Amino acid sequence: MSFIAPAHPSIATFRDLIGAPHRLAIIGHYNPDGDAMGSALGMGHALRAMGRTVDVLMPNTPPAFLQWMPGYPDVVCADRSRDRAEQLLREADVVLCLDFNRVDRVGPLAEQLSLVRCRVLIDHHQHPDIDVAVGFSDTGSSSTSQMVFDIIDALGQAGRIGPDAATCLYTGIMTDTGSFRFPATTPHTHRVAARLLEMGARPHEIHAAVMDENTMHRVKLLGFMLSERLTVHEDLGTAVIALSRQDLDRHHFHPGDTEGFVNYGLSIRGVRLSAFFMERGDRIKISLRSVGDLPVNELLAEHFDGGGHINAAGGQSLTDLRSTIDRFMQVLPTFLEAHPA
Ligand SMILES: [Mn+2]
Repeated sequence: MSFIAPAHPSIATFRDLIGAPHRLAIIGHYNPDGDAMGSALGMGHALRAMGRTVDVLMPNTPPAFLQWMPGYPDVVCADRSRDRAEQLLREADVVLCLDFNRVDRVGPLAEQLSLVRCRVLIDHHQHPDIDVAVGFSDTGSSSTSQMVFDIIDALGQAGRIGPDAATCLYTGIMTDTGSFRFPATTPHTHRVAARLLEMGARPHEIHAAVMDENTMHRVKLLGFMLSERLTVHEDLGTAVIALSRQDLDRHHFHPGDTEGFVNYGLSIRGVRLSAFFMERGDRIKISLRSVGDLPVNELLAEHFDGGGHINAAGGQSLTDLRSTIDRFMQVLPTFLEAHPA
């Protein structure tokens, strides 16, 4: 059981912070996902319903499948409005940091965020490493969006969550739980989801907006990946997927197109680790997914400048695709032996 009760020591401090006439800003992480967007926008809607003025900003633009979310048109994305984003951080008295726990996760805004007087952390990732005035860190929570609901509820303000906030928070929970199937999905997660439905979230519309708005190019890239770029190492229980720059160009790649691709590896019988490699800019982006007690965040932290959750983590490499995969295959057996199934 994991939730933030009204007696949580940070609730009173947080209530005082948002009760005072401070300028508030909310920021999510670089390459915002459904939970970063959902928690930031959901908190934004709720705070506005409490009579507060608040700006929501992101280090860069979210993928198209999240741009339908209520409140998105007002989000300040630093890749398009860098000066405005920095100005909002400079002028804010309190900045809520949602769905990340290290200043460098906001990329180009890291320096400005480090200068902010008062930061509030609301996050569910492991190993927080950020100076904050108020911190809510709950690695047992399915999502930051679920934590935002819990915090608003603990403040006695759940009545302020209208259809827009409910829609955003539901989106964050749904995407971070893989549609309510990852292990962090608890009875409490479903209770929160049920209350969000009562508050106006419409699951069928949210699922359709997130899942059923693919471009034809993305679906064809998925087909190509599955038939041509997926290798299963049965002896290691590992699936490896690799997409080169040429592969992506050929399929008119847009950011967000490969979201969720890594999970297809895990759907294969006998696979307990799925690895996804993609050539992006001057580096190789790495996503790992696992089942059971296989801490892929540790593997990435040790070898590939990364981290995340036990079963879902990201990293990178500055060499080419071939050598990155070679290196991964080199360190893999030792890692698997240290964590037998
Ligand atoms: Mn999250």
